[in-house]
Amino acid sequence: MMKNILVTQPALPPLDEFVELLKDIWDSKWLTNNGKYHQQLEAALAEYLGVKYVSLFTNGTLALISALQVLRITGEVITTPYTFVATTHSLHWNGIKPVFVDVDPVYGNLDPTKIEAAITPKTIAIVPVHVYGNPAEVEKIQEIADTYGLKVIYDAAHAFGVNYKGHSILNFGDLSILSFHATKVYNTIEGGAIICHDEKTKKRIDYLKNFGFAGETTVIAPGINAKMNEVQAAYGLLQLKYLKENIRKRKEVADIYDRELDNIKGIRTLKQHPNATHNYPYYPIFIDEKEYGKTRDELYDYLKANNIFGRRYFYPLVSEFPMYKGLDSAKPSNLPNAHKKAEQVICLPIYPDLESDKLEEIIQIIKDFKG
Ligand code: T4K
Repeated sequence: MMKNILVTQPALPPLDEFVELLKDIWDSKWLTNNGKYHQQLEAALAEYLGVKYVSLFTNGTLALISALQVLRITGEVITTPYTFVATTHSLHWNGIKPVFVDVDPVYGNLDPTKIEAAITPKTIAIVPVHVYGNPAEVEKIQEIADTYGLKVIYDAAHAFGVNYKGHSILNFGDLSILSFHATKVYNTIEGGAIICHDEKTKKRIDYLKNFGFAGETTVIAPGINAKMNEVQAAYGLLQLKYLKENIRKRKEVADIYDRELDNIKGIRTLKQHPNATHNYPYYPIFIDEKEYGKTRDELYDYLKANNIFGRRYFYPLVSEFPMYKGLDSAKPSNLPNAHKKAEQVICLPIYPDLESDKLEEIIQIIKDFKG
């Protein structure tokens, strides 16, 4: 019996390298509030990602909550139900009403052809997600935003380092947010960022994440405390050194899954967007129970019985949770593609150090279990 294989396992930098940086932090006695490592990591990430400005945060959720404050978003926001709860909760925490729009059947991203019908006089912004790292339809979304005078904030929690048509996907929209949680392709244990495109906005973001302070005695807005500390920023600098190699290893895992699973009847793998680079954050498969001969949950439970702990990201749909279910836009008839995906999905284990014998075992179990 093999030991538990979880959906992910964080990649960690070499401990001795981290200890060296910790010694430096100990000596400096500077632990947080825009310290040296915080500044270095913002600059290093801006360069790596090919974006103008990065503001580090304690996590992706606070980055998103703050991004909505940066642009003073109120009223209604159009968004996707096929995401992690944090996307929608961030709207809720700002007193904003989420308006759910269905996703496209291929990638699971917000369907731009359905956005206009959801716009009302109260609509202020669109918050799409680049789900599983596949880019949302950025050009079409921008066209709609321009026509109706809406802001666009991308939840790019899954899209670290993704390029679209040769440029960072993070350069689209007014703002993008990233998550550097332990389960992400690039992690700072907990962490996140807002990406913006001009210096004035960067300043405003940095004020807001530090209680609104714009000087020792000047507070320009009711800000929050969402600053990344020096220990995590130093760890983040080390993580960057190993990132390319980690993504390469993730690709190897994904390629083997693709090769072995694509031809099993009733199992659909996620197509990768042809105009984008990929970072392999998740490996979702979608089970058609008629063709596979077993339901998604039967396969999910069978994998678990064999110590393989996939996850059903994103089931249940956010629109099904009690705090959102009563909304008109949450009706299942409004969100057929999202419901189908939520009912069919299992994210299989993928991480840089997933051993090949374990990978083979996962694949064999999926093949053998087919009805
Ligand atoms: N927007 C989107 C689209 C997101 O996906 C997320 C986060 C956010 C916004 C918010 O960003 P953050 O505020 O989190 O920065 C996990 C993550 O906690 C969450 O960050 C992530 N999305 C979401 C998709 O997955 P859970 O509840 O599934 O986590 P948990 O604790 O069950 O862990 C998942 C698996 O990873 C388990 O099998 C255990 C393993 N694991 C986990 C941790 C924390 C490890 O092996 N080591 C670890 O340190 O939410």
